Amino acid sequence: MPIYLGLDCGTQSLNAVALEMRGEVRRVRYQVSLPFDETFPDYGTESGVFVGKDPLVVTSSPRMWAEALDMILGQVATALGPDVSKVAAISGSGQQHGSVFLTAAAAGILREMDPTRPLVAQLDGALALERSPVWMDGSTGPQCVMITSAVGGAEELATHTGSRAFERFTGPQIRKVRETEPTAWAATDRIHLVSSYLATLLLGAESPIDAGDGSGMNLLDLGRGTWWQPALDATAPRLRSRLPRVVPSDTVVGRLSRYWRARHGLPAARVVAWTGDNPSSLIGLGLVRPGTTAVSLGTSDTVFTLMSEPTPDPSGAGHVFGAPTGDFMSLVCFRNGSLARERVRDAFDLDWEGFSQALRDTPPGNGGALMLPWFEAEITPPVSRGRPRTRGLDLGDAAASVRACVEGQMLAMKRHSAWAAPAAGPIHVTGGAAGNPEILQVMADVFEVPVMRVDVTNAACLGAALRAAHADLAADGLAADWDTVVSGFTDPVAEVRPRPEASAVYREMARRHAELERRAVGKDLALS
Ligand code: XUL
Repeated sequence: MPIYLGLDCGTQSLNAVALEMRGEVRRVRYQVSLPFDETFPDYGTESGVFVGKDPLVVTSSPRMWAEALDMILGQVATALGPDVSKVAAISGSGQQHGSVFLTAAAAGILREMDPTRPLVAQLDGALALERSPVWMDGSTGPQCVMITSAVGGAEELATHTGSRAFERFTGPQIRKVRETEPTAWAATDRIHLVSSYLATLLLGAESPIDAGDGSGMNLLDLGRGTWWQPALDATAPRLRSRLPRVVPSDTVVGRLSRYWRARHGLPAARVVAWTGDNPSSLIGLGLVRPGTTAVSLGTSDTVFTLMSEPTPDPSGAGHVFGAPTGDFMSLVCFRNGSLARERVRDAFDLDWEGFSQALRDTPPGNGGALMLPWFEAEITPPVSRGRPRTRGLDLGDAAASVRACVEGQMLAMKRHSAWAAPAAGPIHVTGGAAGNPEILQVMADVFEVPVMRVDVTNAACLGAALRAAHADLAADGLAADWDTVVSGFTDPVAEVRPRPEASAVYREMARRHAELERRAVGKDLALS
């Protein structure tokens, strides 16, 4: 039975999962996670990153990622024992937007890697920049302004690349390196994403960038799946010659190099293009049909929808990325997710059961009380000052405050993701708060669709293994549809249905919520 390996290089850890699948048999054979701070203390990262003297500057170490890759593949090989020979294909995902700058010497170094020595010990001379900018970096405001104006405005940039300019996106980051690090820039021959860099290490030769992660760069023409020349020109001269080519996400980009075979006894497995962690999560959450939506209820809440067309968010807050299925996906992020739910819970000294009870004790619509739970500055809609706004809410009333927080979150989520899902299908929900059926009931009532809970530990990592399987089967001429590939791994474990009378209340409430939000955003803008 073939084994498919998925890796995920997140912000704080490198993760791996090995799946066994043939016909009805579909199981996780092994999984492991290497948290960067604890496993590699010598690098001195905190939560996987280095925060600069200027707190807007956030980087990480491409050497550490390489060392982690070497260690995790050793652990996977040991755990699988003789079955390691059954590994048929491997793919992965990386935190999006981060960039790795390689020298002209890198190609030769990677090709000649000595399997008796650790990978990381052989990277000297291959990295043009020792510290890679990552998605948490917010230091490229000036570069965003320059790029936006050079391409003819934010709308033009979003129409082609799927997003207006964002500080963390790779294009503005590249422009900043070119402007502020002349020595590193002069030494740069190739620029990779975290995803394509790790795939390159597996191949011992350059991996292309996949269209999914490539769309987090402000450089790719999403509709065409090729680099967009005006954005390249706005970012750096002759940038095209420094970028790998772009391929569809399901491309087999080569086979595991001799290094991995000799070092860890892995077979010459197919390497499938790596993608970004969000596109990969889409598959790991079972989102394989356009029109379906996934909501991840984490510290921040994130909404993804699988879309047939790359239509950008007219408000400019959301993103469109390529999806591994060859479609497109929207990503809308709400900073005040669990962060806000926990603030309300703690303000009234509740535990999660008390939080659920508060939702059970209060009616949909909350007697007209509203909250915009912006305890911290919000991303969607953009609000610079963290301060919850309320209307008609008794701030001493614990139960009403809990309901106002959750209803405020769901109403905002529905309104700000509607551009991507005009006719919403069922919602797959994951993350810590997905275990709370009362929260899911509010979601189902507000969105007026069934909400299904998917019980997946690391959706990006699982998605990577499933992508490896999908591409491997196709390469063998056994092409399987996505529904078949994900079945058994992403099946919902619970379903909550909308209640028509509650939905009617929320339709009316949505208008008042939108009005409160419009005023609050206006005031915030006037003050900033
Ligand atoms: C998406 C984003 C993050 C990273 C981190 O735009 O910046 O979700 O991918 O994992």
